Amino acid sequence: MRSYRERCTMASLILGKARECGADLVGLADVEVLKNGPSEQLFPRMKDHSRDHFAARITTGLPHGAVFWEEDAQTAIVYGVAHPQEKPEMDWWCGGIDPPGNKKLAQIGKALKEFLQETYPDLSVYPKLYHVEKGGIYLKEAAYWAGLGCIGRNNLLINPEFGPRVRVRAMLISEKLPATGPSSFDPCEGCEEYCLKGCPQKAFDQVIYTKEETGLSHLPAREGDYYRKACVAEMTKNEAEAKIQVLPQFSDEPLKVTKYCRNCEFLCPVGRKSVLREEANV
Ligand code: B12
Repeated sequence: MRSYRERCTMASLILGKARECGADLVGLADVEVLKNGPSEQLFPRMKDHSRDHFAARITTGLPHGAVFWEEDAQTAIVYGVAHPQEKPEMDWWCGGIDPPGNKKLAQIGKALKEFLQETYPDLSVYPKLYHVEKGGIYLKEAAYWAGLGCIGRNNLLINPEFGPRVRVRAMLISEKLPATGPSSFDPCEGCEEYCLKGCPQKAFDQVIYTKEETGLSHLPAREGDYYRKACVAEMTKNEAEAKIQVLPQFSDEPLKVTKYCRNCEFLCPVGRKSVLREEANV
């Protein structure tokens, strides 16, 4: 059993190591607090749009949307990488090649896991996959509880430094470390909601879920008006419109480059200098 002092030292070592490995943001959340969160609770109540080609085949053996938690998992290490508008290629899918942002997250995860296993041989370490259906967790909620920002009106994690232009991953460990969140940061109060107005599919134009009907106090995009099916329609369109390009930083071969819509990220004024609407049409 580690003392409170030892666990605090361990926490600061882990946070420092994640940054050293390249994370732009990192925090710790209590696994007990993450269990059965609003995203997981909403799934059985989702309407015509809970399954689409973005929802991978279930390999956990659990119902769709349910999270698999390892029995001894106690703390989630949540880490992220900034994906600024000036570096859109970080989010591009080139053929079957993982976007550079995903690669960076994978490298951080690998290095952090190795560090943890070498430094604390008694510790169980569980890197979580991206898809909940394959054993992942709901990352925005984990990031919120780790103090990395709030879930904004655009239904995304908004980080005070980088806005929503971040990608996150998590790793669970079998030690209870002091959580680093949540924080009271909330930039959406009083904002003009540029993010919603710029959605090419008007995915935020109708209320899909209410607090009364779902019994949830946290709804998608806060007001229950994020329509996943409309968002999927845009992303499917992006796939269909993907052009064959030669991008030497990816490959010397001509490959199909998919650039998914990011208007709800790019239009958010948090963490960027200006709010020029036309800039979002990248
Ligand atoms: C499946 C998925 C998709 C699907 C469905 C999205 C959806 N929301 O249903 C599709 C393909 C459509 C999609 C689209 C996008 N996605 Co996506 N997606 C995911 C994935 C794998 C799971 C999300 C999910 O199913 N949520 C379940 C549904 C039911 O919940 P929800 O809609 O999020 O609503 C809940 C929350 O909002 C929560 N909530 C609201 N307010 C509050 C407040 C508090 C305090 C709490 C605790 C909770 C809470 O309650 C709601 C439930 O009632 C995550 C990765 C992961 N493992 O978490 C990435 C993820 C959410 N996606 C991401 C991104 C970037 C995108 C896109 C911008 C596309 C792109 N270019 O990558 C769009 C943005 C859509 C949007 N505005 O929400 C990022 C978000 C980063 C960020 N800053 O938040 C994630 C985290 C992946 C990553 N690599 O980091 N995505």
